Amino acid sequence: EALGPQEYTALKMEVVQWGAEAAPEVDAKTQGKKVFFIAATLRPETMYGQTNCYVGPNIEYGLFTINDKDVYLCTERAARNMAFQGTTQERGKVECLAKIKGNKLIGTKINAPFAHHGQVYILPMESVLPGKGTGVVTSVPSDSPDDYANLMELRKKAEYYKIDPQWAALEIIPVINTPKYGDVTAETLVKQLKIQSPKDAVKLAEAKEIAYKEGFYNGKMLVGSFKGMDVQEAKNKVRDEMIAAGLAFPYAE
Ligand code: A2H
Repeated sequence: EALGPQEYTALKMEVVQWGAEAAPEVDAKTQGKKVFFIAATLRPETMYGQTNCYVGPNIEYGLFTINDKDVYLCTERAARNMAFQGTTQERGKVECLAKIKGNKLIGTKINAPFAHHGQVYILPMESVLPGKGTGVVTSVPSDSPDDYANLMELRKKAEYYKIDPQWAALEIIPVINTPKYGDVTAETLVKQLKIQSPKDAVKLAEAKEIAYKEGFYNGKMLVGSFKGMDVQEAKNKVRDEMIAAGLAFPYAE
């Protein structure tokens, strides 16, 4: 755990089509508005490789009015924090249009800013923590061992998790090369450490630590505006590009 405030990049992932269980609860209440899932990330430079986006199936989410046009979907805790960080039109004010449990959001199709796969689906991940970030985690299986292990689990047991296999079928995209682990660092590490499932918490923590350090200190960008550049240098440049394009904003806690 970090000691100071954690600086996230909050990614705006616009809803393209609500899943079958979400539509009856939220569609009418958000007519004429743009709704965005807000995903908090520490690795903005990896967003080219998004293949899906995770919510906690048992977490309660809210749809919060941000201004006249925009509605953000995240935990209430995160919406309150945002209201004091200049995100909302009126400081400190959040209006909740609807509440909805994570499992009902599964299968919703959203835009994935900067990603090779322009649109991705909402899928469940048990390890999403309600008290961290926004409770929405965009998935980059090439560079996040957690994301990779969970995606493999969903692919193996689609029926058990009640998902359409197509929602978890988007191809993994190489984003960063590391000298030790190649073009898909997380996938390589999960295989090397013989991680079998998202429940292998100890090994996953190890893989996460290695992937994070290796990517940050030795990684080079394989794609995007800063292709060929060291990750250390590209990270904030990609972040700035996303913010300038109106596709992300800073979020701290
Ligand atoms: B990261 P820290 Cl490619 N519950 O983004 C569980 N995990 C969460 C979360 C929550 N409520 N909110 C955010 N996260 C994830 C990308 C990424 C991330 C890559 C590699 C590593 C990585 C794509 N997923 O994180 O505990 C988000 O996933 C490894 C640390 O605040 C976010 O960045 O340090 C990161 O964990 C924040 O974790």
